[in-house]
This record gives sequence, C-alpha cells and structure tokens, in this order.
Amino acid sequence: MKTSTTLIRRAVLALAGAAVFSAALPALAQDIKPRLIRFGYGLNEQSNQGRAAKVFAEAVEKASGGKMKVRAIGAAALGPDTQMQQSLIGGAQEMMVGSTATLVGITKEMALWDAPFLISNTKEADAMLDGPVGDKIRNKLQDKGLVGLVYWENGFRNLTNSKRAINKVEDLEGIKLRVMQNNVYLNSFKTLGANAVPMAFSELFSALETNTVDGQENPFNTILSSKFYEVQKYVTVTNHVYAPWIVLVSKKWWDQLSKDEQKILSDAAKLSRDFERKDTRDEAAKAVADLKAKGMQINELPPAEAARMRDKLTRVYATIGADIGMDLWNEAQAELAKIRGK
Ligand code: TF8
Repeated sequence: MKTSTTLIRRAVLALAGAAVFSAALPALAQDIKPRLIRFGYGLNEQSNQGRAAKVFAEAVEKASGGKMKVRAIGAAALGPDTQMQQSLIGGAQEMMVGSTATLVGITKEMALWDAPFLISNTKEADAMLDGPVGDKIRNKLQDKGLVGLVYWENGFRNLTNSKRAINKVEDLEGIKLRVMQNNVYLNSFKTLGANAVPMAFSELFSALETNTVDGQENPFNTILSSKFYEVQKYVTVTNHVYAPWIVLVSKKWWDQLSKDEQKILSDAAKLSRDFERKDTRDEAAKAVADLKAKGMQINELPPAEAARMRDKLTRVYATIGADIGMDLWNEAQAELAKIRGK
C-alpha cells in the first residue's frame, strides 16, 4: 500500500512538474531578447496615427512577455518622414510609419499610390494594398534597406485653404498650396493652376498660420487632429486621391532579429492595421460634422467641376506609368478591374 501511495504521489508530482515545464516551454523555446524599438510618426498622439501606434506598441509588448518595448514617438520628434526613412536605412532608428508618397525617392514604384482617383473606395483600397500589387511594391523596399510590414490608411484627401471656397477648378489659381515632397502631387496641383509648394508635414501648421501658404490637402482625420481648422476656413471635398501610410522597419536591424521576434512584429503590425483602418473610417465618417462644428465652411464641387478636375488630374497617369514602369501600371489596372468585378 505504502509503495503504491508513494508511486502515485511521485507520478502526480512528475505530472505537475511536466505541466509547469510544458506551460513554460513555449516561452523558453521562443528566441526573444530584450529590445527597445523607437517607432516614429509624424502626427500627434491624439491622431488616428497616434492611436494605432499605441495599439502596435501594446501588442508587441504583450506578445513578447514585456521583453520587446516599443517607444512610440509622435509629432515628428524624430524628424519628418524623409529623415526617419534615412535613420531606418542607416540603422539609427528601428521603426516608423509614414506616407508612401514621401518614399518615392527611395522606391519609385510607390508612386502608384499617388495616382489621383485610382482607388475609389475602401474595399478597393484594402484589396489593392493587401493583394499582389501592394505586396510587390512593399517588397521593393528590401533592396533599399527597409522592410515594409503593412499599409495603414491615411485616407481620401481633401482640400483646405484660407482664401476662398473652391467651386471650380479656376478658383485654385494663385492659391499657394502645400503638397507633400512628391512629384505627382506637385504636378497634379500645378496642373490645376495652384501655386504648389512641397513642404514637410512638420512645418505645415506654422506655414498655414503665418500665411506662408494658403492651403493644403489631407484627409478629414488629419485636418481635425492637426487642428488645421484653427488656421483654415474652407474645406472642399475632392477625394482626389486615396493615400496609404506604410509601417517600416530598418532592414539592418530587422536582419538581427530572430524569426520569433520578426513574427511578433509582423503579427502586431497586422493587428494594428486592422484597428487603424476601422478607427480611421469611423472618425472620417463623422468628421464633416466635427469640422463644421469647429467653424469650417465645407463644400462639394458641383459634379461638372468634379469631372473637369478628374479629367485634368488623370492626365498625370502617363508620367506615373513612365516612372513606375508600364508593366506595373498595367498590372495594377488589371488587378483593379478584377476587384471591381467581384
Ligand atoms: C502629409 C501626409 C501626412 C503624413 C504623416 C506625417 O500631408 O498626409 O499626414 O505624412 O505621416 O504630409
């Protein structure tokens, strides 16, 4: 009797030990080192960008058992997009999120996303960005020292200015309009007759405040979160382009990570993407009312004028095709046709 009791007790102890061991096993088997990840972004903490950066940071910390710490640093405190891109390439900063439009100097194929009126709704946006064309363009970054994890939504861009309501294309004449540091944007707004000037986003608020520029174009979300309503009166709903953001990692740093660490970052990036797109869309859906409440005057272009603008803007397609290569341009068109057919 005694012997069997002892045996059972031993067996129970062994089982308990095994249970403890196997519970600890996945964590032990995972190759995760303490890491500090500086994740830079350009908008403020209260923006859709800031909220999603926080979601990403929390997901990474949780999945790594607190070993990988993400320090999300907003308001371009680590520099504007182009500067952060260089820091990532050099390995002086680990991660960032920013516009695809400011990446064209590094990966010219990114200019596909600058094409006015290419993407007409969020269903098309998701299918394009997360599909083969989006992947192909994202993967081009690898040769340039960057890893693109996911696309977030910046959104459909609209015009604001402090001079007058824009009711027809000609109303843009003489308006000094800030655009991103990107040739398609520059050419697009020059084509419309505006006096377009490229400028980093981090300089934009004060440029609007001091009337160095009269206007700018960004999604409703950014007009709200960056408080452009304090320095701009008129909003014109143009939805002239769907702009993505992209979450980037320094390739130099990425290559030092274990497969487990890379997976934690990829998974958290996907989670943040899903959160960010929903959050951005929810915010955009009620933004018109919010901007009106802040005192902005909002107008839509009459359909005939919208069509004229569209016609003028789609003329830049030829230069985009030449820049990114006609193969990629045609592939994108075919993919869009497929998505629209579904
Ligand atoms: C712009 C963009 C910005 C982004 C952001 C700073 O107008 O739309 O919102 O680049 O990441 O510069």
